[in-house]
Amino acid sequence: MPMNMTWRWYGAGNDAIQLSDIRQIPGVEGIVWALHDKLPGQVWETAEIQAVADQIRPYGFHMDVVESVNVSDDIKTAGPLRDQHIDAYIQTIRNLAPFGVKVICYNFMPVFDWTRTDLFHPVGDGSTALYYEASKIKQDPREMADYVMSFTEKYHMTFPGWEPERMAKLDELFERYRPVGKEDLWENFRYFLEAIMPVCRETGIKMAVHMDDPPWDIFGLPRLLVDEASIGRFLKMVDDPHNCLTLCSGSLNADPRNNVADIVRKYCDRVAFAHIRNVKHFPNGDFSEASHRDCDGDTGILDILKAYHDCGFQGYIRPDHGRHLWTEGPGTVRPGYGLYDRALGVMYMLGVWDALDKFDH
Ligand code: DNO
Repeated sequence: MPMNMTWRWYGAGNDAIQLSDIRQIPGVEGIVWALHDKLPGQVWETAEIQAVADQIRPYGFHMDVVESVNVSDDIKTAGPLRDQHIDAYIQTIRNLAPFGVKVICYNFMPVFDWTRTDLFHPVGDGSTALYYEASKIKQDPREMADYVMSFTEKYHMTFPGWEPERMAKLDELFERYRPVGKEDLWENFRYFLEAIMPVCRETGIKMAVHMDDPPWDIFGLPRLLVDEASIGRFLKMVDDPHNCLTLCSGSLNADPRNNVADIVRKYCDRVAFAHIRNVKHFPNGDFSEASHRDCDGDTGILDILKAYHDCGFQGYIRPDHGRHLWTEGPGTVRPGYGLYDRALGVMYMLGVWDALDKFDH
């Protein structure tokens, strides 16, 4: 059985891309979906899940992968609502299982999910891409948060992990994380995973943590899943086949010291979900996201795909962020999640995979 190609879709009325468009991209088997109006800590109700299933299934797609069921700040900081939110998470897992969900992608990053300073940075060929300007991240997080949130205001577009309700209380959030050092965060992570592993075993659902993006501490906030050693620590900490990875090539390789193909070879049996994204580095520590083609970035996309192929990877995979091409720009596209470059990414990955299947024995 080959890998299972998927596509992240934000839902009817929340994504300019239609399921009928996605259907025309060769090789896409499943939709990676979520209930995007849910706040961390809330239960995903069966009727709400059913409504999405009713949209996705008529197109013949599976809905095996959910990205994301977000983990609340109370769980991450061991706050007063931690156990209540864990109970809600467990109930959500139970509610997802009857729909055939196999993998939940989530993250354990403090305050911010992915962090970029420019969402539409010129690549040089007329397209734009997400960009990280290292010098901007040293200062006050408010500037960066306001910049990202301005897109929410202008275009009525919310980003997962950047809930306006949470961002409105940014100072308070930073206060809550202040006493939480790196080791405390590891401990809170372990507590969460140990609490939910029994329901994962019962339902067969794999929890697949996303790598921290970028993979280093930002604004004084600790980040955990940053390299091969920390991934090893994580897998050992809760050594259960349901405790898995969303191995995001672009997040990890934002630090050029991370050799993602080596990491794939080492932990392949625990990769439930592969995100393929290419990153181009600049000498001053800035980086830009790039097309999926190997030579357009520094991530080693060919080596990574070869590593998955050698390991007999049968998990779920998706093109991650793409550039914004042609008519795509602010207001018409979700940053990183346009139609065209991700579709090209699907074809590039399948092209490499088909060639490996055929010629690499
Ligand atoms: C970036 C995504 C991440 C991912 C979350 C999972 O575009 O890969 O934001 O969805 O970290 O919780």
